[in-house]
Amino acid sequence: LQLENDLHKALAEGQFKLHLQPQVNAAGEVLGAEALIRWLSPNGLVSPLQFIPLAEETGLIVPIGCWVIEAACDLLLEWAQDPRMAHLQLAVNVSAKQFRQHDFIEQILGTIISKQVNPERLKLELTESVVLDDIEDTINKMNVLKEAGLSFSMDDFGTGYSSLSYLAELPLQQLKIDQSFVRGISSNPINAIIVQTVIGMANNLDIESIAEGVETETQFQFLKAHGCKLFQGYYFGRPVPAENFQVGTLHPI
Ligand code: G
Ligand code: G
Ligand code: MN
Ligand code: NA
Repeated sequence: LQLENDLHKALAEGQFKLHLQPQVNAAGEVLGAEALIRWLSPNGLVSPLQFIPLAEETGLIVPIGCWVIEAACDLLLEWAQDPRMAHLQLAVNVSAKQFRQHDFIEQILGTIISKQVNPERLKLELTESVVLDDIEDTINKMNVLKEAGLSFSMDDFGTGYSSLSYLAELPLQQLKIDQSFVRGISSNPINAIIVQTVIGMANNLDIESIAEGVETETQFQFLKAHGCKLFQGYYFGRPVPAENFQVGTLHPI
């Protein structure tokens, strides 16, 4: 309960912050970032792993999610003024409770329109559990937002109860290979085969493949050799405060 009160206070007092982790292409060029929320509490930096689950349980994830969308749009507005940043895409994580709100679409489009953000710069990351929670509603909402110019990434792909059949039905632009598979590339032959197969499937479906949790040169080379298009992980950069986010080419080859 203390934590719940603290989270209310954090929202009211502006203690949340976005950190950004770069997403690069095979040449190491930064093409975008994933926004990851951080809580600068009076006792220090708190990881989302420590408060997102409670926020989900209590429903606080809804106003927190609204804050994330607004903060992401504010960043995109800043970037639009800077020729070095104007082309970047920003991905935000959306939780199930947030996505299922009856006014989710109005909230996002309202923010985008009132701030005059280019919707093509904003990507929404959904997990398999969000999608499968109500597949009809998911497809309807995704279609409306896609029409408006937003794009979607399937986060943590392969870790949930995924059914390959829905991949064909969802208006997805990107598939994010979960870091657990990436981690096992060198040590576990089955993981390597899964990663190869998922990249191939995404490419054949014309869905952009992105690997997360890329930590080593070996992982990067393997993924690149098998046709993965984008890369995210400590090898290229850790999540950093938005004001420290760097563009350009990371680990050039
Ligand atoms: O670095 P990392 O600790 O940021 O994130 C931990 C977990 O918290 C990840 O599963 C990530 O998806 C989730 N997360 C980070 N930021 C957000 C956010 O803005 N909204 C939601 N719903 N989850 C987030
Ligand atoms: O669940 P989601 O994929 O949205 O969250 C991404 C999480 O992965 C965040 O907690 C982020 O800090 C973390 N992360 C990003 N890159 C790496 C990496 O290379 N290694 C590890 N161990 N974690 C990473
Ligand atoms: Mn994510
Ligand atoms: Na993920």
